[in-house]
Amino acid sequence: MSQVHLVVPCYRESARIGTFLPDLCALMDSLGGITVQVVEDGSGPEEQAKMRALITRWRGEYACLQETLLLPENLGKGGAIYASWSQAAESVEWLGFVDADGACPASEVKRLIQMTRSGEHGSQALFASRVKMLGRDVRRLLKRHLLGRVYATLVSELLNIPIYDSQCGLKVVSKKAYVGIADCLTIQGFAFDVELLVKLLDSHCRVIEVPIDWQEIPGGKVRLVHDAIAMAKDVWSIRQHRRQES
Ligand SMILES: Nc1nc2c(ncn2[C@@H]2O[C@H](COP(=O)(O)OP(=O)(O)O)[C@@H](O)[C@H]2O)c(=O)[nH]1
Ligand SMILES: [Mg+2]
Repeated sequence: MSQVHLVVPCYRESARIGTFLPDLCALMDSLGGITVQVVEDGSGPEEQAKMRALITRWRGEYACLQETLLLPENLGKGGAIYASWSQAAESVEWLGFVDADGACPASEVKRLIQMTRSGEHGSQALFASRVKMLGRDVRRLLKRHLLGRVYATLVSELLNIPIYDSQCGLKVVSKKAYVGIADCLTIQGFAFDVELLVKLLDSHCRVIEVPIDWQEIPGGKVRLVHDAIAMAKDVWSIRQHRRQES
């Protein structure tokens, strides 16, 4: 059974994490061979103390839950995830992350991990994808859905990659593939997954999207206009770098 290291990036999440993390850890313990680590970067001493207290309590109940990685400075979602991935134990074969709010339910995390373990997909990365389609249950606010579709289409067209949803908060990547590109990853903010995707594909890794069930949870940290502009700039710079390299 392959070992999986799963990161839960957290920025001021002590109020939201209580409904999701225990569910996640209980399921991951039942699967076995999984470590879960919360990475908390620069949320301030009060918030970090709250998070530390919660995690200490849950660590007594769930074997998979590791000590929280507390970073003094805010790195951004991508930076926080990479900080933990790069410290994963030697035995780990798959690295993953899932958002702290439970928008991707723990059962979908389990399904993705089981897919990585079955190996049937023959890929080095599985990206969850919010596809509104028959047979799946995807509930998003209309404005977020629309903005998300515009952004995803921009990513796909500008980078010439047939991706439907680059931003979903659940992804699993083979550690070998990650280690091969880690030095080239420069984006630490919300567009980090786009760069991750590009570098994986450009190093000839196979990446597949897996449609999942997903439900908008109130209290998200992404600022629709401000962060969307920053992310669009990042996508443009990824495109320019890629052109210079080819
Ligand atoms: N560690 C860390 N996590 C972050 C940062 N920004 C966002 N996150 C986490 O990234 C995940 C997705 O953010 P969320 O607010 O749910 O995004 P939204 O639902 O798209 O608005 C959550 O688990 C956040 O706590 C950050 O700067 N550092
Ligand atoms: Mg969210």
